[in-house]
Amino acid sequence: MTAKKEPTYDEAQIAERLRDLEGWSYAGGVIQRVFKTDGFPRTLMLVNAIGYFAEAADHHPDMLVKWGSVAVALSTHSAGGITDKDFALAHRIQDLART
Ligand code: H2B
Repeated sequence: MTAKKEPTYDEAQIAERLRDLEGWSYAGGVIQRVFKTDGFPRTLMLVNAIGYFAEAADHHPDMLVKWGSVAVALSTHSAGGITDKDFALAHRIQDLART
C-alpha cells in the first residue's frame, strides 16, 4: 500500500488557521501550546485523555509533562509539515482541556 502524502500548509496558512485556536503558536515546524493544570494528578489525567484521542486518530503529539503543565506539539511526520490532522487534533485537545 502506498500512503499518499498529506498536503501541508505554508506559514501564512498556518497563521490563519491558528486564529481559530486559543494560545497555540507555530515555531520550529510544530504547532504548540502549553496547558496549565493545578498539579500532577490532573496533568496526568490530561496527558492520558490526549493520548486516548491521539490513538483514536492515529496521530500522536509530542508531550512535555511537568508538575503543573503539559506542553503539546503537533506536526505530521509523514508529510514533513503541518496538515489538517494537526489542526483537527489541536481542536479536540483544546475542547478537552476546556472541560
Ligand atoms: N503522528 C504524527 N504526529 N505524525 C505522523 O506522521 C504519524 C503519527 N504517523 N502517528 C502515524 C502514527 C504512523 O506512523 C502510523 C503507522 O499510522
